[in-house]
Amino acid sequence: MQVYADPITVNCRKVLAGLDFLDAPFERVHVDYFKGEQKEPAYVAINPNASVPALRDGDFVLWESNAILQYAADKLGRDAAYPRDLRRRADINRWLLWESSSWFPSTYVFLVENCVKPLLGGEADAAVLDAQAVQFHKLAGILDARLAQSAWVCGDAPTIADIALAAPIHLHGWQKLPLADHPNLKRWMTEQIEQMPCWKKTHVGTGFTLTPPAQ
Ligand SMILES: N[C@@H](CCC(=O)N[C@@H](CS)C(=O)NCC(=O)O)C(=O)O
Repeated sequence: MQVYADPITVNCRKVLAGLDFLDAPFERVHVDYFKGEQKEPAYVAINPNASVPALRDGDFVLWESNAILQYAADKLGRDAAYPRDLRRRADINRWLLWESSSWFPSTYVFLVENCVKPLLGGEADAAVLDAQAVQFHKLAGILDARLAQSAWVCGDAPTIADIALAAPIHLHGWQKLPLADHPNLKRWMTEQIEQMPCWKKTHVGTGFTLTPPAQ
């Protein structure tokens, strides 16, 4: 499998960490996000959305980060990470859809305002952040309540849902996400997700740096 990705982006980190979590063999093809390589015709022929990531497996091309994790887990038979039991799978699929439709769009506003704009010489728009905070707290409260019931999102072991839900908040300090109001979410992110080998291997830091801090 080949993965077209820039490791600094949310959905690429999701797939790169997720494939490592699944112990999936793959080759990464670099698509430079800030150079706009995702908009070049050769790449748009692979992913017509002009966004990263995308996966190629022989003559099969797949885009949508969560679909890539589902495909890789099924192809490799990683049933613990993506259980086949009807209800457990429906539960995971629910969180994958929620991540893509609600969680990522809300948390992405914090990434754009607090990380990308200042990096490019602009300023965060406080009104935009204040307006989005209402939606963020509603969504974070839903995830926090789930994480009050179990160590991981879908039970007592990590699944691809955990990786998918963590990616949009991977720069939570720099994003200035108010996680302190959501203690179970904070515990899961800082004491569990960030301790996973797949997370450490795909480190992204403030300024979109890829070099992990010295241990
Ligand atoms: N739903 C898509 C979203 C992909 C996406 O929005 N990728 C961002 C980077 S995280 C991107 O490449 N955006 C295009 C751009 O900003 O030019 C997925 O999960 O793969």
